[in-house]
Amino acid sequence: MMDIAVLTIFPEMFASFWEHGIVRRAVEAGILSASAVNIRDFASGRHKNTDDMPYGGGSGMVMKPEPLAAAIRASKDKISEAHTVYLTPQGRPFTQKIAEELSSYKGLIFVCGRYEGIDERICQNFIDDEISIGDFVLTGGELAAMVIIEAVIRLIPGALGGDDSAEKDSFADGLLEHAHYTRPSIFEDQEVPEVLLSGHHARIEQWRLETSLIRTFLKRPDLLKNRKMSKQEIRILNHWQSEIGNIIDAQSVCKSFALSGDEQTF
Ligand code: 4GX
Repeated sequence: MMDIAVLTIFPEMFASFWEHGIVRRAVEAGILSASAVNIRDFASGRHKNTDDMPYGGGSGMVMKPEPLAAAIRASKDKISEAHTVYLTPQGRPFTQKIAEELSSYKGLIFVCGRYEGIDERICQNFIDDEISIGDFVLTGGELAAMVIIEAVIRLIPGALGGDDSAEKDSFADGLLEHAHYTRPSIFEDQEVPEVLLSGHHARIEQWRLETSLIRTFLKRPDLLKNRKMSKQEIRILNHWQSEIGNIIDAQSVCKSFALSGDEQTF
């Protein structure tokens, strides 16, 4: 059973998130308990302010330390051995590997900042981990927390229902997914690759690995950089490399013909 608490000044943002899709399923299956905690409930004073002006001046506001400290302490008391994560562009870039790492904790506390961020003393004394979901600027950590929670929950055994492991393995093996097709077999003059209709399972598997590898090579070559390739994968890439080499050779033959003033026959 995993316990998740999200600390935010906009807990309503999570109402529909908890109630749909995989999160809901995980809660109903009894493998997850999740809640959004309103930081404002831990603020004092007539206005229950959660932010204040920055020391040293400048524009924007900073989240006050006291309400945050009280909210984090209350969650840590409820969730034993919780790992506390702050969402910030300055954090380590989120990856599937970090999702796997987080899925092994019994409890997770996500701290969502708004404005210019939270008081540095909270980062230093109350936060175990800083994570960024990418190099772009959001208005608050809430959406980043949802992204991470979804990626983590689907790794908890039993969260996907049915044939689970197959699904999550697609990224775990470091390649992009192969292409997918469903009926009809001809859609607006576009046919489904013949091999998929053949019923020949070995050839289909070979085709899937091939499209998966080539797509990764073309769209995300960075993913192949530190990857240990199987013999079969090396064979596929070598085959494509020589195929592409042939095409390039053919084109340079074309060009030299064109330059030499001979008739263009290609
Ligand atoms: N991946 N945001 C945090 C508040 C803030 C402002 C400045 C530290 C310094 C984000 C991201 C993200 C918006 C969450 C600003 N914190 N979080 N928030 N990208 O952009 O995770």
